[in-house]
Amino acid sequence: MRLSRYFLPVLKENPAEAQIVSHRLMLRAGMIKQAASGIYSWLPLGYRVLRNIERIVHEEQQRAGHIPMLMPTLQSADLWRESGRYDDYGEEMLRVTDRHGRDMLYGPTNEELITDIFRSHVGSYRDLPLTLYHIQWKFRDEVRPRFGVMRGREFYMKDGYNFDLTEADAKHAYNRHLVSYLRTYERMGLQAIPMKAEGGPIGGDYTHEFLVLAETGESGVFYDSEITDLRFGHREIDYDDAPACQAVLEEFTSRYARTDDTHDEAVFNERVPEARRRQARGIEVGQIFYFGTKYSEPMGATVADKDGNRVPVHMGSHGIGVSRLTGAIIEASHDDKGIIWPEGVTPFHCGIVNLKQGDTKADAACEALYASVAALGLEALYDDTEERAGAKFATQDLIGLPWRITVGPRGLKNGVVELTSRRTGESEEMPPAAAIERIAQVYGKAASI
Ligand code: P5A
Repeated sequence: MRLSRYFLPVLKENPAEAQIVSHRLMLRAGMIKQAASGIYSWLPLGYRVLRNIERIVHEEQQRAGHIPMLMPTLQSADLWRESGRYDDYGEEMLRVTDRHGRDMLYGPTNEELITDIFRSHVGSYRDLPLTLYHIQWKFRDEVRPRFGVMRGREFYMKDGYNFDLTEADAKHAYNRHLVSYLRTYERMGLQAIPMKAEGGPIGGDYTHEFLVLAETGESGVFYDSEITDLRFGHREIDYDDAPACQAVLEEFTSRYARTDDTHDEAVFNERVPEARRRQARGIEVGQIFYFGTKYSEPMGATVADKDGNRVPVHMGSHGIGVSRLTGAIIEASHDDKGIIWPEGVTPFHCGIVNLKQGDTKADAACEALYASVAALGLEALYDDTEERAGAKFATQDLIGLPWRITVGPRGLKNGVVELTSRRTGESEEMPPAAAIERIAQVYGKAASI
């Protein structure tokens, strides 16, 4: 993308309404614009990051064997009356009436809708296990929407639902989700720690929240510092192997880690040596639940078991805050100049800065680099504007592309450009082909020059 043809409305000033760094940087980098309280438009740069996060979520869900689909945002109130949640959900539910006087709602979650789909089409234990998921906008009329996309009213969520014959099978589905979530967050450059949590309006008391430690997080957390040494890493796992998934759950949840909802000071003090006790704040980027037959029983979602008896299925649901993750990643990865995108989600793979737009040699070198990046199957944001160098660098730092190639007439005389890492700030001079080779290496592509 050429910056001169892009839509990147960066702000010079700090917006007064933003209280936390991710909100401030998302506004300043031209990623989002508030449309109404807690409701945002995703401008082109923000939309790219949102799509990248979504892509990683899809890939990891499907790797775990979960099946993508799409349900609507508006739902009929009748289904929620069947489960009993129409009244229970309270003020957070946005209720709408259509022209025929029918009660509708903007879905805050989809347990009822998916259970209705399931009961209409599945009748035998032979069709199980089954996990369906979608990524769709949700609406919760939060009392205090704040911190930009972190606590929105309209937000983008991946929600998955497992259907199993037995509790043991459903617990395996739970464990499988835990493993796939660990992989998902790590691919986004995040460490998200599973912590014992509460079921709230979704239900069940078998649930973990995934928290990214950050001072600006809304949840208080208590944990054993050893837990921060754990990484899932690149290990291969067979998602059908129940003991293997169970072992990962145990590895990641055996140490004390709880949110303030479930924290127990006595247990904390007893189980964790004082030197390892930590109290901090965290951002909840996901939550997994096992709630058994909470929805299947009242809604009649049953299957015939091996003996032909109809039994309600065991279910769980599993959510990832896709739009919230954009903010969470920034909270975890920025400096005083701006955002520092992890390579997995960056909106462009690298920036190209032309220090002297209009200089024939500099222009030609930039064009060649731009084409080489594209030939790798990667995308560069080429700053081909007439701005002065300082302003170009400030924009690059603000929007946080992990790599920048700087091209100027002086370097070109010696046959070199400059490659700069946004994370370390280190710059190195090298021939253009070497810069391309490095970019290819970073993103796991083979350079053909
Ligand atoms: C699990 C999927 C559920 O709704 N039902 C379907 C279950 N869980 S949850 O914990 O309530 O939400 C899942 C994740 O969505 C994000 N989230 C939000 N993001 C932005 N703004 C909000 N107001 C908001 N509310 C929830 C969180 O990341 C949460 O973990």
